[in-house]
Amino acid sequence: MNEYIAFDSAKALEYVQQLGGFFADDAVLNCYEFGDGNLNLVFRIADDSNNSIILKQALPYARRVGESWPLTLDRARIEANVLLKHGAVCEAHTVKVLHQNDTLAVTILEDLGHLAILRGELNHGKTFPNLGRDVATYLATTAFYYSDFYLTPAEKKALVMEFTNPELCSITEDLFFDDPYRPSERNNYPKALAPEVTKLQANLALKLAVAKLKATFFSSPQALLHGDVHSGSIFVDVNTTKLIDPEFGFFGPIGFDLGSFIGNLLLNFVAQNGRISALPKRRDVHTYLLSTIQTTLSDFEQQFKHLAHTKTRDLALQTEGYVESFLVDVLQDAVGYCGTELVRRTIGLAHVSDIDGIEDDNKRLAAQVQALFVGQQLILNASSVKNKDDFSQLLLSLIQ
Ligand code: SR1
Ligand code: MG
Repeated sequence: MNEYIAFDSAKALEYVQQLGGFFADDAVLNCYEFGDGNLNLVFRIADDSNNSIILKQALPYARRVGESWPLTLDRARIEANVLLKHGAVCEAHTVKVLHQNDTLAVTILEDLGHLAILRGELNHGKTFPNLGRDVATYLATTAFYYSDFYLTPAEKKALVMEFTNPELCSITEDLFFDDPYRPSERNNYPKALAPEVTKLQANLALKLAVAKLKATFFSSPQALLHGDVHSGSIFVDVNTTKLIDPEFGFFGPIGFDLGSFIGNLLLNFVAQNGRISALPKRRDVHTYLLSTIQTTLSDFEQQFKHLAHTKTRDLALQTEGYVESFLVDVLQDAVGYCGTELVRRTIGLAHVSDIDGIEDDNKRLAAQVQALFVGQQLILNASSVKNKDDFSQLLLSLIQ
């Protein structure tokens, strides 16, 4: 197959059989498509002893929207190559790539079906003690090794070219920084939220802060990001945390990935008011989410600093105090991007099931109002956050 064709289950199976090497020659294989994401086809192929692999194929358009939203197939190359790069420095928390074909936009991945998607688990009030530490390890390690601290300038520039990802970045640029802050056909919110949205869209200070975040997203190639670290991009169980789906990867501001992850924990936090009615259980889940946010920030800082102090190759960036000052900027960016994630997931195109899945209309609306409030305040106050304790205090003042 030298030209692109979109697979159905039979073609996906035939492709894997022709490749060989994944299953015994005489294995009886079964293949079905089960993708429910916004963009791609996802097939599971298994033999009758339950050996299995995942075949992911990009479509030339966004699956959720249809052919009216064309989308580059190159995102499959980007995704597979980000996984290979991130896996090379953080194997424990990166899904394994077993095969890639850029012409067919196909990637074959290890099957993580023994784990569960974080978002669904959090929605059921489940908690994962290693989550904050593991995500911090993934973010700090991948950010450090693919930044100017570690790469030579020539390596870095070559990688920036390899991971230029204009079409997918443009989706983020529109959905995070434009649509929610002005009337847009893509926005999606209930009528009852319209007064809040009108106020938000008239808030010039907010729009100025968002413009700064967008400018930083455009022009801060600090490190090779995952680009879409939400709770649907993370597989978990009690012992394991694995990141998947970095098709939005590019060289961008480190705080974007960190802020997106924390934003998703906060979306779940506000959603739990409408999900768990028993107060003690709700308190436990809230406490867990806040402590996971704190652990993520402190472990990220500690691990990035440790790598910077022991492995920085650039002479100027070794200067005493530089990494500390760099990390304050990363934290402030993260707080701002976290706010934009809360806002865009509440009134923009792509929502989260944490909030949308709340059955009671009034409780869902209350969660939406809270997400919008917390999101806006984080964006507005990000520049006053100088350390993770400032962030904790700010957050507590907003959610109590
Ligand atoms: C049309 S894509 C919408 C969203 O889904 C992806 O996972 C990204 O978060 C994107 O913003
Ligand atoms: Mg995705």
